[in-house]
Amino acid sequence: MLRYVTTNPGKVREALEYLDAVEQLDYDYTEVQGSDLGPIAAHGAREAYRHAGEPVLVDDAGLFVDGFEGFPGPYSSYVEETLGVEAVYRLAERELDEPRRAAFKCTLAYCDGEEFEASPDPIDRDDRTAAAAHGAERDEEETDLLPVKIFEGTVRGRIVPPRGDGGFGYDPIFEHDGTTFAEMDAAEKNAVSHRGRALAKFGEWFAERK
Ligand code: ITT
Ligand code: NA
Repeated sequence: MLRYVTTNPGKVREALEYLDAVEQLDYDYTEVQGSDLGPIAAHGAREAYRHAGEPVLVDDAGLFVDGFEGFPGPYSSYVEETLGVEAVYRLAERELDEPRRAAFKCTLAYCDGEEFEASPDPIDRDDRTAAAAHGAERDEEETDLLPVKIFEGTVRGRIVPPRGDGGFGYDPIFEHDGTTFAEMDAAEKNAVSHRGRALAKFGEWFAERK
């Protein structure tokens, strides 16, 4: 059974729309410091696999505000807990001119203890390049490091005053095509979101692997 490694039930709800045979593993892996989600997720996947002994998928995400050079980015979770989502909106409103562009990014990292076969599939090639950029392939040469496969998704939008009751985290202040993510249901959000895009890539690849 594939385990979706997260402490966040909102992520699980969205993942269940893509993956039927998946179960949440409520495991708080060590989040290494860095400016990129890839190494954080890759490190987390190895740690979670060693902990669970079953195939794991780690989901590391964040909100990257253009005018703040990507802040809060990999610190999104910490900033939500400390400042809060509304404060991020107020900061953007005070400091930045409209349209206050931002992106949500999601990095999924899969580990099942096995090697991955090379594939001519273009999606796969992109992910290999991404993995290499994140040091996942370099890490494989070190004997104690398990292979990890990376899938990424990004969606662009803008920071707006909070609207909507759905979703979680920064969804109320992130508007895409005139609608905030908190105004969408899980299926609508998945159809355009960072997580939906990453999950779609993963789902396609995982169906072949099984
Ligand atoms: P896990 O690490 O246990 O998975 P987390 O909520 O801490 O749970 P992250 O480390 O990926 O997740 O932190 C991402 C932060 O960005 C966190 O504050 C989330 O609420 C927020 N976030 C992630 N995905 C989001 C989404 O789709 N919509 C809104 N906010 C999101
Ligand atoms: Na986290």
